[in-house]
Amino acid sequence: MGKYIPSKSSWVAEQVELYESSLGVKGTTLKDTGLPVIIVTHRGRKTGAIRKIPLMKVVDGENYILVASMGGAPKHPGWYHNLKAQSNVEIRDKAKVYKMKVREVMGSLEKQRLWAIAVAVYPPYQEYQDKTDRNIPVFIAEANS
Ligand code: F42
Repeated sequence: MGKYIPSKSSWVAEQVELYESSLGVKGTTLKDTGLPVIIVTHRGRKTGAIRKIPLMKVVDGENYILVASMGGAPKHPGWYHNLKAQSNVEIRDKAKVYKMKVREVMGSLEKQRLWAIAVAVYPPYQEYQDKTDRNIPVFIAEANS
């Protein structure tokens, strides 16, 4: 097991800390929007360290949809590269923790369907896509059985 290295971004690291230390009771929404957030625990592809990131909670049945939007930034977030390199993750959704496997959604029909679900839950994703040249990646996380 590698050690946990918190995000360099303090508001992100603080949300993870509050969410995890309260076992999913506190810090479970995006700022004051009331929209639910999950924590994705994964491994850094270069450091091998444990990384934890909050993401919007978007579901498709029992699966989670992870959108690597990073506010429409020109580059993919670090976690995108980590998940491409190592697909086993742990997802905390409030008090529940699931072991899951992620894959980037490449098929255009599947991606369109999942993107529509994500934008319905969190409309700013579309603004982020409109302002970046990147094609914002989408992962699906499925039970790791
Ligand atoms: N980001 C999203 O992309 N989508 C969301 O839906 C979303 C929702 C959200 C809700 C609440 C909240 O608090 C944050 C939210 N974020 C969302 C932001 C998200 O949690 C991430 O902070 C953001 O996407 C940036 O991801 P990042 O992995 O680039 O993290 C930055 C801040 C960071 O800590 N970068 C590290 C650094 O040192 O620069 C890199 C960490 C890392 O993973 N390093 C790897 C390693 O080996 O350890 C190597 C990575 C590489 O590039 O190869």
